Amino acid sequence: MKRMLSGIKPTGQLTLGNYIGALRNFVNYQDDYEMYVFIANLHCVTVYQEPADLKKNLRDAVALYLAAGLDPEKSTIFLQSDVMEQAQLGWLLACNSYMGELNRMTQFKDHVAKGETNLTAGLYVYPCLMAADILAYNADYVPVGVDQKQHVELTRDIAIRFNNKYGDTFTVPEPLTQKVGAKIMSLSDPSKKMSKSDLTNKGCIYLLDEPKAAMKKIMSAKTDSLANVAYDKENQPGLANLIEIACALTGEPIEEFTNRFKGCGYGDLKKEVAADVGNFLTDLQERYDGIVRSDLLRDTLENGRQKAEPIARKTLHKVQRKIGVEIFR
Ligand code: AQP
Repeated sequence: MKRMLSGIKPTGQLTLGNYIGALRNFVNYQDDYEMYVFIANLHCVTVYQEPADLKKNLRDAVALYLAAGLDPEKSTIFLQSDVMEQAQLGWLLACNSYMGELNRMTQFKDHVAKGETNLTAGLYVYPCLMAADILAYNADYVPVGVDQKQHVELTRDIAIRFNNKYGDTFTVPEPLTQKVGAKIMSLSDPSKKMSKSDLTNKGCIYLLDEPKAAMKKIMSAKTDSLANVAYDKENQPGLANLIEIACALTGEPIEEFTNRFKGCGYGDLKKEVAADVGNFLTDLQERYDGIVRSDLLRDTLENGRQKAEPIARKTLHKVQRKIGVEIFR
């Protein structure tokens, strides 16, 4: 069975973008792949997090993984910092990466472009830790949204370079992105990705948003003045985004959905998307409520750590031997 690995960084509450672009795919893949899914808590702290908020967000993320359908019997679910080998491998990979490569990472460039000051060295170097997350487990595939594809490409480059320099060590992973929902856009500005850190709170639907409030956000989503229902990402990005959200949640093909609404007003279409989102959130949150205060969270992470740690340790030792930093191993 091929191995797959991915993670989400709970720098805030998880969003509908995280669900559609990542989480629902993890759930779909878990029957056909050996699935490793982690909570990227070390990635979170590349930007300051209020400690109490971070703790809550991490706990909620595990509960949402489970509520969304990740099954701890099928998938290995763990906390990144519980497997210390990952961070150590991250350091060794940082020593095998170039500043020129990190300078090209669009996520870092975005922070710089926004004029943010006091950017941390961790934010700059975190793609090397992400490479370690993936390579530690010799993952064949990494399901990601479009925004993270560049980091997987960097991981491939690092793996290939390391293999050439030190001999065959790492599996070179492939990114996997979906046709529908690989980049869910902000509802208030469809030229931007839906992000947890959206400060306006209007463009983003959080998985723990009150369903009625989320439905309101859909109803006030920015569309266009063409008054023509079509799936046209370039000229009607707001509408295309709503169509993708509905189709990702219900599984209806985009063409069918669009044909059903031909000749209708945008209000009718929005009402249906809002209902789909409302129903989805209501079901998800019902499951979340049953899980979040149970022992399942602790047990899941402990079992996950026990399964993940030996694999990462084996890879780390192999890398250390190859590089020559070991004496007796
Ligand atoms: N809007 C999105 N559409 C599709 N996929 C998305 N992902 C995130 N947002 C969208 C995918 O979710 C996985 C985990 O991403 P992440 O939360 O670890 O990092 P991110 O992409 O940086 O998410 P945010 O919400 O934009 O975080 P902030 O605001 O903190 O920078 C990845 O597979 C990602 O592609």
